[in-house]
Amino acid sequence: MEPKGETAETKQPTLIFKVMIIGPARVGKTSLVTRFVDGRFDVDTRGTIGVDFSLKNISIDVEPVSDQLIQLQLWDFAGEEQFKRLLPIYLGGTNGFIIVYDLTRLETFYELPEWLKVIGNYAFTRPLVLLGMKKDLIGDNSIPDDFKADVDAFMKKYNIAAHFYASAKTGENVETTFTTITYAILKHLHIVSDN
Ligand SMILES: Nc1nc2c(ncn2[C@@H]2O[C@H](COP(=O)(O)OP(=O)(O)OP(=O)(O)O)[C@@H](O)[C@H]2O)c(=O)[nH]1
Ligand SMILES: [Mg+2]
Repeated sequence: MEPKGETAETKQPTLIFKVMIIGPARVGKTSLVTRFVDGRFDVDTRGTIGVDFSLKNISIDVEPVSDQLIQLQLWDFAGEEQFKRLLPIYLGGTNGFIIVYDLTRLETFYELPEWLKVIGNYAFTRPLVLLGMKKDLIGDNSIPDDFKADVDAFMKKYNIAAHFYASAKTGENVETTFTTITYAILKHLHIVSDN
């Protein structure tokens, strides 16, 4: 299931998936999307106002879709509290979610249930991928065991498909995150088989 970006320009996408990126303010949602779509990292970013929208075509090397182009419609939602109540308006048609917290501020992880509450029933009926961002800023062993236990419990409770530590600065696990949510959506829609 490697992404094959090079062939993307010539073919037309045959599958279109809407993926919402949500989580508290300043955790790195926009930076994640900018790294994935534009291959760039900005040290200074402005907080997203409402929602930003971008497109990226990928391929997933799994049958029967390996020769198909998949268009990801990425909806990067603002983390500022004032926008949270607008989120339900944008949920229609969402196929999957990337839920983001900040590894340098683990308290942002504990805000995620509030976000899942806002997406309501979607949280239990769409694939979710959990992402700890800013991996480049933390040491390899700096995540406490009790935090890892809390993440495990959270993943079970919300049936999270995968959890990664990622960095928009180095690009670590950025493509993997989008490949994984796409693959989870393909399985959820029974386009690819579960095993
Ligand atoms: N070192 C490092 N900095 C990051 C990373 N991701 C984001 N940042 C920085 O964190 C700050 C906030 O990033 P944004 O991508 O704007 O965060 P956001 O989640 O989109 O914030 P809102 O739009 O307000 O919800 C910026 O200064 C980024 O440069 C990362 O992986 N590593
Ligand atoms: Mg943003």
